[in-house]
Amino acid sequence: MGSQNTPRSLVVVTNREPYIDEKTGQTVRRLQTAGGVVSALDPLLQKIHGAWVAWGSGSADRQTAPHGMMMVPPHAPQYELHRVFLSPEEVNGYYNRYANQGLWPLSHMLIERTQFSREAFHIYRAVNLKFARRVAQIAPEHGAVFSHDYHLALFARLIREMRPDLASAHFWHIPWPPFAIFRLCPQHQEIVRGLLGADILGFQTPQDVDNFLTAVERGLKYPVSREDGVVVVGQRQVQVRAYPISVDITAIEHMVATPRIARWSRAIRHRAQKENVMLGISVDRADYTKGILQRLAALDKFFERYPQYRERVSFLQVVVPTRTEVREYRTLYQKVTEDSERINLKYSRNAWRPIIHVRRSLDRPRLMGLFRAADFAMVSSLFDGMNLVAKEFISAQVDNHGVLLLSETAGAANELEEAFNFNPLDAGNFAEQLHQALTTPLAERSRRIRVMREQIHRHTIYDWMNHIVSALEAVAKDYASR
Ligand code: ADQ
Repeated sequence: MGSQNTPRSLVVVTNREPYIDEKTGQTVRRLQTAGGVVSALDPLLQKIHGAWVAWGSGSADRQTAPHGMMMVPPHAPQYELHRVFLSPEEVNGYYNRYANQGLWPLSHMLIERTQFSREAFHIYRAVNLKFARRVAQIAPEHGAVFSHDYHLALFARLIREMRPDLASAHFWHIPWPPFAIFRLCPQHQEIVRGLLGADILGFQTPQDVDNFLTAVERGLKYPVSREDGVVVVGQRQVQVRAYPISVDITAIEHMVATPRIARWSRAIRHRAQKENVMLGISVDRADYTKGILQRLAALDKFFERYPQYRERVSFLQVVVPTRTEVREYRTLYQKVTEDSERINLKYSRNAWRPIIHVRRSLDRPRLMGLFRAADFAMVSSLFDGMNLVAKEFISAQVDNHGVLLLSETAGAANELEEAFNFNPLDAGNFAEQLHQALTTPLAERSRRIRVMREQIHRHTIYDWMNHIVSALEAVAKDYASR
């Protein structure tokens, strides 16, 4: 931030809003939604007084912004938050069905979980149009728009039709699958055409870029230049690039160094040391892409194959239920609970339990404190665009003592090469890698953590944002000078 490329105006468009108002009884609470994208873009918008357009999904959102607009942040208003209100039918068709039961599983290559319907697509399109109309009304002339993710795949094209003066970037947070899989989406051409409405299209990894370019070539037969990452759409050129997302490592380091969190972290370590137990951790939304059941199967195998770890390793599994309107998500959460109980019944001895299951969202400082204290973390995604938990764990490991076990199919594995990798579907390999990680001498563990910490310092969430926003600003300037 603060470079000569800081934009003069910017409209950010996301499904999830940065500030949400929730009602409990008569009380309304305004919460800032946690997450890397919000924590990077919110300060930028505050500085340049931009605007954010998102679905107003909080139970008190209509009450606090009856006309759909309010100034945020609450105590020192700096920019406009525009809430798009959706009916229950719209939420169901756009969010639950087309996005979460269609594009989400397909992009993660889980074909059997994927369901598409024309009816849901029509609603999805209508909601994308609603977002575009709102942006068209509020964006200043020759401004820039930064839209996000699989909820808004048609947005960039729709806004271009309405406001060709606007420069736009779209970032796809999840994997882009190979064409053989993506073509199973009945609207695959419309989705790709929708995204190509942007001037800049960002993905997490070079593999995702490659897969997307193949979908353009094979699905639409548009000319593609792979060397420059450019797609030619009529008179326009679309830049398609990998911009791997990251975390605010400095903020995490400060967080875990505050006296309160440092104390909490030390207390956890002391307790584990007193009980002579190594502490492992995982933190996920209860989503089938995160490989939670596969990780439990691997832990079962680990305690079976290496009985010396019984009473010596405890695994803290933090899982927060998510998307509970979708049946498969509810069933998954139930199965996670059952499997954890089964493993605990099988191995528990005296006061020791192998799995400590925590079912809630932890506040961020404490979560980072846990990461600091833990001896190891396990990220077991089957597929994952990036996986920020992996980067957060490394960032919080300021004492450089822990190890990261990271699925080789998570986007983060491209960058975090010093992690212990495993195949999430191979419980035996997973268990072996855990054993290997835990027997690695401290000096080697520290070396690996340090290398990864340096890597994250070199590429933070602000670098991610600055790369995209400066590229966008260059396009906006070009549009304005025509
Ligand atoms: P997600 O699928 O949500 O994100 P991830 O990248 O791991 O996955 O981000 C989850 C965030 O929520 C992390 O910051 C984590 O700390 C937090 N979180 C999860 N469970 C929590 C809990 N129980 N308590 C507190 N905090 C919790 C999507 C893509 C990813 C991509 C991101 C960003 O699926 O691949 O990395 O967007 O682009």
